[in-house]
Amino acid sequence: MNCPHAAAQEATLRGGVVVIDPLVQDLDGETARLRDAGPLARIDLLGVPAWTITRHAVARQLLVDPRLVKDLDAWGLWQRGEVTHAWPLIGMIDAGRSMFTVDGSEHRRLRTKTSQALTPRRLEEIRPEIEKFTEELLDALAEQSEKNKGGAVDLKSVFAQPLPMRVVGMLMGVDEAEHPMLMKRYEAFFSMLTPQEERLALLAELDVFYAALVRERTARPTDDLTSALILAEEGGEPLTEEEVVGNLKAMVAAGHETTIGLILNAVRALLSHPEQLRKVLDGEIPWETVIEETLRWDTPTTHLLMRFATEDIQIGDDVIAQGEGVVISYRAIGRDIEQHGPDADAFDITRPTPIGHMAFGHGPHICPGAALSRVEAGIALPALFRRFPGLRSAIADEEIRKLPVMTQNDMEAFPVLLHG
Ligand code: STR
Repeated sequence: MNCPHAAAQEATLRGGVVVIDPLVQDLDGETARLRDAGPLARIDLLGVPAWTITRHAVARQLLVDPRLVKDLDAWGLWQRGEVTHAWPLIGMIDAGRSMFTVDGSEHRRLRTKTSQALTPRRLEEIRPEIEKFTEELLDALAEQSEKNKGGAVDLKSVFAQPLPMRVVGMLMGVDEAEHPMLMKRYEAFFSMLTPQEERLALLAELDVFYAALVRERTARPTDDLTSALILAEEGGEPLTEEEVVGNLKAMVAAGHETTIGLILNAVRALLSHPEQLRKVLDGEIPWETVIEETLRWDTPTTHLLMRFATEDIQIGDDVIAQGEGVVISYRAIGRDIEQHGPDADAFDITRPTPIGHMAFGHGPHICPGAALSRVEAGIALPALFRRFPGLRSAIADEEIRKLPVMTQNDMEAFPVLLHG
């Protein structure tokens, strides 16, 4: 397995192993194959073997199991040098010391301030700013459409992509002038078409950028979360520069990429299910339900990499051996028939609520930005349809292209017509 990802990849089932397609050519087919492969499935990630969890109940149990850890050094393939920085997905795991990569009491120390800054109550304070960003970007959509004489505009690049970046940028104190640079770099980071040397180079550039921001805030703190992360806890151990940088980049990457998917996938689901859109626009079904059903049915995170077994873990007839890697396949979990019923593959906002999905994870690492993403989508979606009630897709649903990204569920572009 010297150059494991060199072999041509296709979404296939090979000897009981589901090969995850880096080009995402058939996400629904792949999801079904994973589900059929059992609660614990063997997968191939660009030549690297791992287990994945495909069932809600098993994920609930394993995500609170202390025998599974985030520490890359616990991975046998990494210890033996069989996985190296040449593997295109290593950046999803080797992301620096932060709340994303550490467990136990150190994890609490790294995470507390961030989760406290993102409670629903604290988020009410920034709601007016999110509403303002939304209105500005709706203006930009209208302008773009006028320029095209009423023709198609890209809902992604003009609206769904810049909005989360502005929100997380405001929270963390990243200057607006840097947003295009960051969006471009993260797009290249996630894309499997980016050569690995380029991905490693851009990650190094991002580290330089974030370290400069942290030093700037250390010298002159403001009221942003980056400054709050730098300041010592009363009586507690302050975060190191590396830890602040790690948290900052995790927040920016997570806060922006996942929310793009949530907004776009919700709009897509509604436009391709007009009878359900009607019910929402008539006020019969709340926007919150649209958001929760989208999180389940077309979740922004396809697979989450990775945790490692510090001991053998028995799951049914299978054993995750010490040192093996475990992925959580949130897409398959959202389509779990045992959890969501035989119609799990249908988008249906009339299904009994609450929709018990797990799109934000579970246990100590549960998404600290969950409430923020719900607030963002809860503002963006109704505002979009209020401004453009005749909104429709400019292309057939099956022509919408997914990005060649293995871990996130995002589209290349979403051409729409603003006025029916
Ligand atoms: C991207 C690269 C980086 O510099 C830091 C991180 C840490 C947080 C990660 C992020 C990554 C990728 C997307 C993640 C995010 C946490 C939540 C988000 C995995 C590796 C999700 O997609 C759920």
